[in-house]
This record gives sequence, C-alpha cells and structure tokens, in this order.
Amino acid sequence: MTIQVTDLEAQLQELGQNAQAAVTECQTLDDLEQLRVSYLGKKGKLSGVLGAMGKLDAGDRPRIGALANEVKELVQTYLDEKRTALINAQLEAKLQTETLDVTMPGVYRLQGQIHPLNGLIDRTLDIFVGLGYTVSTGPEMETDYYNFAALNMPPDHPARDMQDTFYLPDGNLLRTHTSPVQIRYMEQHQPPIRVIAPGRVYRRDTVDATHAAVFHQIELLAVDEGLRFTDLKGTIKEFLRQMFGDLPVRFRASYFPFTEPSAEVDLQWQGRWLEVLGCGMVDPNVMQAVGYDPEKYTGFAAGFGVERFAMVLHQLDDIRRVYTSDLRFLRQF
Ligand code: 2NM
Repeated sequence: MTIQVTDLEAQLQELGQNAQAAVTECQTLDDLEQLRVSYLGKKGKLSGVLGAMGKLDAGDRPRIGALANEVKELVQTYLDEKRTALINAQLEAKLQTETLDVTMPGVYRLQGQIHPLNGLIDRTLDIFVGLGYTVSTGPEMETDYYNFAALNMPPDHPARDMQDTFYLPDGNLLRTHTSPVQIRYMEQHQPPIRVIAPGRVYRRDTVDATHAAVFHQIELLAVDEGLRFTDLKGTIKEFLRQMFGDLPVRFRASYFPFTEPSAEVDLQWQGRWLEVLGCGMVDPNVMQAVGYDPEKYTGFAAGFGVERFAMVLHQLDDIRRVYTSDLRFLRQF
C-alpha cells in the first residue's frame, strides 16, 4: 500500500505546529532538551515521519524530503530561540535576587604600623646614613673588657658604680651601653670611620615611670685626622634640626669616662630646656685601647636613649606605656 503525498505533507506540517506549541509551553531548559530529543532525536517524531518516505513514489520523495528539512530547521529555530529566552530569563532572575549594594560600608581591617620606638630608630639611622655613617651592631652579652676596660673604665673606676650592671654567672655581663659595638668596629677598621650603633642595653636601675631595665640606645662615632669639637657640634646640631626642626640647642659641660671634653645637649621646647643626648671628644685612652694613634687621630662620639627621646618627642610621662602593646596607645603615633 502506498501512502498519499498529501498525508505526509499534512503530518509534517502538523508536527511543526505541535513542536511550536510545545516549545512555547516549555518552562525549563531540561524540558526543552527532552522536547528536542522527542522531535529531532534519532527515534523522534520527525524520524518517524521520514521512515514512511520509503513508501512514497520515487518522484514525490524530493519534495517531501525538502519539506521535512524545512520543518526540521523550523523546529530547530523554535528550540534555539526558546533556549536563548530561557537562559536570559534565568540570568534576569539571578540579577534580581543577587543584587549588590555598592553603598554598603566595607569591612575594615586592622592595619599594623611601625612601633614608635622603631620609627625613631629608623629616622635616626636614615639621618646619619645621609651624613655618610655606617650602621653597626654587636652582641648584647659582653665581656668586661668591651663594656668597661676598653672605654677608659679600669676595674677601680668610679664610673662602674654609676653603671648598675647585670653580671652573668660566667663573668660576662649584659652591655650597659652600645659603646662596645664601636670598640669592636674600631678594632676591625682603620680611620677615617663614621659608625652608628643602635641596640638594646641593660641596667639594673630602679625601674620606675622613667626607667626600664631594658632600653634602647643609639651611639655614633667618627674618627679621622683633624676632627674637632666644632665638627661634633655641627653634626649634633644638624641631626637635631632634621629630627626636631629648628629649635634652640645648648651644649653643657659634663663628664663621661670615655670622652674628654664631654657635654650634654639640651633642646629648648615650649620654653623648657630638655636634655636629649650626651657627647664628647673620644678620650685618647680609648684610641690607644683599639690601636689607633691618639697623636694622629681624633674622634667624637655621642649617645642617647631612644625611650627618653620618644618621651621628649611625644610628651610621654610613663615610658612603660610604649612597652605594654596597648593598641589604643600605640596607634596614636
Ligand atoms: C655617650 C656620650 C659620649 C660614646 C663613646 C664611644 C666610644 F666608643 F667611641 F668611645 N661610643 N659612644 C659616647 C660618648 C656615648 O652616650 C651618652
């Protein structure tokens, strides 16, 4: 039995219309895929109709074949358009539910900062590096020789009473100043030298609001032929100018075992004179101890306590506050 061309034409047309209606109804991508399979898949409706083509007259086949292709492409177009529409709708729904409020306040992170004492040390080193100095450090546990003897303080020297020292059971000690760093540096280098030594130092002083058993010192030293007290004065004044600005500076005669002459330096701030550092011309005995010829070379040195400097600079009344890690305090700087 042959079938009528018109039957197949009608079936194809109906298939196209049914597919269009089904695609229109379809609400999800999964359902759409099922529709595609049921219409255009290997065992789908279109294949079913085409299977009947074999029963057509040979002359009718090309026309029906062309129509079948048309219908197939039409259905594919319905599917593609619907697919695009569904994806867009999905995206639109997502945009509606996932709105981002760009005016919302951000999440603040606690930001770290340089500790005020380290900031002061960094600034000091920067200034002296700018003046041609080399930064040097040394051990915190020292021998009697480097901490005292080489610095013109023989065993019976009264200055050792002034220094309340932490002695260790093995006879070594915790350095009471950073001067031993300069002694070690001079042993290793020939003049001219310019060196600056920052570091922790230890004293058994009564621990109160203005004294700690551990504190920080910076000492500097220059040795060359022909260095004079005016070179020391110029260096110190330039340092203080860079650190504090243009404030009045005065040099007061003083005493240190390792310098002669010696001076203390005051800074005038808001009508008050504040002592900020000690200094002097290196004693010939110190030069001798490191093998420098005191007839040929002269030197100047200066030193200050970083905590004391910080107290002057930031107007603090209790040094212990910079050690307590209280961020409400530290973050003010
Ligand atoms: C000071 C005051 C005066 C000083 C002396 C030396 C050395 F090693 F060259 F002898 N270093 N630091 C010195 C001199 C330190 O601190 C208040």
